[in-house]
Amino acid sequence: MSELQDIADCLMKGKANDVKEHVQKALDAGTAPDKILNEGLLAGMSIIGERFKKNEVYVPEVLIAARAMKAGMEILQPELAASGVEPIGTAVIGTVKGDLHDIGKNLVGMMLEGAGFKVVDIGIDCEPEKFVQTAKENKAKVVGISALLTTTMTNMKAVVEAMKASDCNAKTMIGGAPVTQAYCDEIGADGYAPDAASAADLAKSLLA
Ligand code: B1M
Repeated sequence: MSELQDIADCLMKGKANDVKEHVQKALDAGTAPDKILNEGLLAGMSIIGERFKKNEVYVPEVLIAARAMKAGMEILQPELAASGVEPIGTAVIGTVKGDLHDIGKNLVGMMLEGAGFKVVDIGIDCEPEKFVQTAKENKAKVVGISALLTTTMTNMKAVVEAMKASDCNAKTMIGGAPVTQAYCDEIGADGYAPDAASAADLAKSLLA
């Protein structure tokens, strides 16, 4: 079995130390860092995302896979930077004003990283201006807005409106348990995703 396949397999099993070891071995064997990223780490994370969508794996498996991905990235990141490989774009994510839930938002962040984005997480209870300001500062291509309460999801509209009123042209995407495609259409966000894996797919499609 190839080293790249080993990386993907160990990542899917959440074996962080083994992922690190195989990434190092692949580098030592002269494999290009972007090949290790795309055909090892991201390939494994993408399979986890698909399985998560189909309810074949659950939140804990995704979290340990994401931790293994981070471990592999620690070894790979300096090599990627040295070889000039850039993230596919920057995504800003946060939970809306008044809302303290962040478990789903964190998962979305991990899947976005797994899809090749640089993620700037602005946390919970975020004012619309914080989304806009951070998106501008980081030249973000996507702004992800999360809400878990029926009482706070209405604050998503203010974020979408603030983004539209600004000179920042990042796309907006929304999600969270009470959120629907109909609500997305109503407030004029660029996209809605029902789960973290779909959010990564959506963010990539919004770049096109
Ligand atoms: Co809260 N809570 N909570 N809570 N809480 C819910 C959401 C609730 C449904 C529980 C219930 O009553 N059955 C209910 C909301 C009811 C409603 O509005 N309809 C509720 C309530 C009422 C409250 C409080 C008001 C309770 C109180 O104080 N009286 C309070 C509000 C605090 C506040 O925010 N201002 C409150 C507080 C809390 C805790 C702090 C204790 C804790 C949060 C801890 C934390 O997040 N660090 C908490 C928790 C844990 C929950 C439940 C149990 C679990 C939420 C969760 O993390 N799910 C929840 C009940 C439930 O959902 N079963 C509940 C796991 C997570 C992976 O799923 O977040 O849905 P989820 O994310 C998914 C998708 O939604 C999607 O992808 C994720 C992964 O697939 N997604 C996105 C999420 N964001 C996305 C963004 C995207 C795309 C997809 O694009 C940007």
